Amino acid sequence: MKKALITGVTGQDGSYLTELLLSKGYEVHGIVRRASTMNRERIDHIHRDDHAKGNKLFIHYGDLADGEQISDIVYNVKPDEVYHLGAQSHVRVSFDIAEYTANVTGLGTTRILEAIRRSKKQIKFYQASSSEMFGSAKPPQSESTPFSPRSPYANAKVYAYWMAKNYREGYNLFICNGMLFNHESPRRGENFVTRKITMGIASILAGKQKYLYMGNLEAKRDWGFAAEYVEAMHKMLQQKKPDDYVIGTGETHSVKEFIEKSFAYAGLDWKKYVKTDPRYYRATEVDVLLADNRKAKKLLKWTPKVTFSDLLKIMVDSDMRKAGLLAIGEGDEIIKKKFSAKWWSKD
Ligand code: NAP
Ligand code: G4F
Repeated sequence: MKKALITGVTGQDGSYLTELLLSKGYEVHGIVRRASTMNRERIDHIHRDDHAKGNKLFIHYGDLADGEQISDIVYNVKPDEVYHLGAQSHVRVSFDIAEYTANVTGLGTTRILEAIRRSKKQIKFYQASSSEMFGSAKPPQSESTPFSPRSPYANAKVYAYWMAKNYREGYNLFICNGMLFNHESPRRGENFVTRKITMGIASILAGKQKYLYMGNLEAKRDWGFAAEYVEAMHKMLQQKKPDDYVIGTGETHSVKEFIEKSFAYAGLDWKKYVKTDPRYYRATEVDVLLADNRKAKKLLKWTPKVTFSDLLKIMVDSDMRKAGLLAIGEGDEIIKKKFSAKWWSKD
């Protein structure tokens, strides 16, 4: 039985990856940071109790700012694979808490890489790199596009990317950088743009909110479905050689388009409800992200199935259901049709 350690197990990707690895027979260990509330909503349906019969998901308290504890967990768990997903992952917020972001998102990677190097074990490592690293680079962006970061978050990720590469070359470790473009789902954090829109729609329909206040509507992103992206992470660590891969759909759409189409799917005219508020603008914006995903298609045999319009339907349906409304249902049909062997639950 393979053993995996996941940092950021309570996040969007961590929760899907946990379900994927459990479905493949792994024993999974996850690092959770202590909070005054139980911050485990996304994994509650998988994990109730370490002692439960047949349980294969084990939780460890740790923080990416605390290298000693991270080392201790790596030493005691002795994983075959580490998926390093933990991060302060919000770009807009990184302008407010730049130093903290550098510490957790940047140095956090060094702390875990050091723990692996010192363990002297052959532990495969996945670094959650980001398309934000490309920043203002001309689209489409591929593995050979030079980075041009535009936020404290992106700078921290660029640092972590190079540390991962340096440890691969310097210590002959099996390390992969997955440069993932934006990926979303019903489990997406509530203050990222797609989820903010789909939750806003449900809230407007439920009569709880009149307007939706947004930032820059012109920015374009390459949006895919998170469940498919964690499959790519796993594939990277199963290759013969470690390498870096761009993961995205190869299509780009504006925030305005996401709003227009999501509101229309829910039967609403977005112009009546959407207003802008400069508080959501960034000091420096990333205008267009668009993945050149040819390498992943060819070498990982990874091709995304969920399209832009599928994604927004899946998310609107889920948020309508969560708001106690009847889902329109096309999103549910898309999941049924496209994923005959569905390995995740709950959404
Ligand atoms: P997410 O939902 O924000 O999850 C981040 C995870 O990191 C959460 O489990 C969070 O714990 C944990 N975390 C934050 N600070 C921590 C700390 N100091 N110590 C330990 N754990 C900490 O992010 P995601 O969307 O799943 O993304 C996963 C990773 O991929 C992140 O590194 C992100 O930067 C990167 N990425 C994401 C995308 C995307 O479009 N989603 C694209 C490219 C790269 P709490 O639950 O306690 O907050
Ligand atoms: O959803 P977002 O906050 O995601 P962003 O900044 O692209 O970052 C996400 O994707 C990265 C991969 O490229 C990850 F590395 C990162 O961890 C995160 O998951 O914003 C998307 C776009 C931006 O251009 C933003 O300016 O939407 C624009 N936007 C417009 N109004 C808004 C809003 N973003 C947010 N969060 N909230 C708004 O009201």
